Amino acid sequence: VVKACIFDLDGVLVDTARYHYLAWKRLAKEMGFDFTEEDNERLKGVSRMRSLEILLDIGKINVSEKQKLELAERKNSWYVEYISKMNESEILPGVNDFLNLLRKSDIKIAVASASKNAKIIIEKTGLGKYLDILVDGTQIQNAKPDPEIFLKASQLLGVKPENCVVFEDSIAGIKAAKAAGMKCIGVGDSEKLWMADKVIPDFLGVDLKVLDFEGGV
Ligand code: B16
Ligand code: MG
Repeated sequence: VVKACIFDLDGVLVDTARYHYLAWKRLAKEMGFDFTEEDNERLKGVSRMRSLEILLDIGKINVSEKQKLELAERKNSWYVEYISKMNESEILPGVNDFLNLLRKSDIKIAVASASKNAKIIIEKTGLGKYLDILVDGTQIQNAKPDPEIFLKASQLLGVKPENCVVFEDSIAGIKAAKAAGMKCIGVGDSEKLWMADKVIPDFLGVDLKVLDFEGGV
């Protein structure tokens, strides 16, 4: 039986990838190279420092560890500026309805996001009212695909991993959920997310039946 749903944030409940993209693109431009939307796909679900390393690799740029920290900080200050202007309208289609269905059932709700800025996003979009707990990038040591973030969520919820279902839009996140011993529903393109137990394109029209798995949970 499913006792808790754990949601990734960026790409599942909201589309902050757009703002990450604008901020990374601005940083690349300052360093004199272009960063495309296709390049940005590689950063989804990946930690901030790892994202920077991928960006520097694309621009074929070498910098010291100290400069890396400064660059990551600069990108983050722009990103925070963008997300500070977010509001409820940026919750992805169908999400509010599905979270309301869960609230009316006995199923607990958590967000597990690699982002160190998850709190601001949740506050600005009003998603906080649905949540029992939040685990974000400030509370973990090991980024997805390590299962740490989901195991921490299960522990804080007081629900065993086998009774948790994770909703994820990234391959790293799906691997993390499977490694935690949880069922995983991919949100997005089924060709890309085939590793998940099932895939939905988005939350439009999704009801509690999505939590039925053949052979049980
Ligand atoms: P920050 P998620 C992830 O959020 C994003 O998908 C990823 O692109 C980003 O680099 C990471 O958070 C860290 O974000 O720089 O705000 O700490 O998908 O795990 O909700
Ligand atoms: Mg994500």
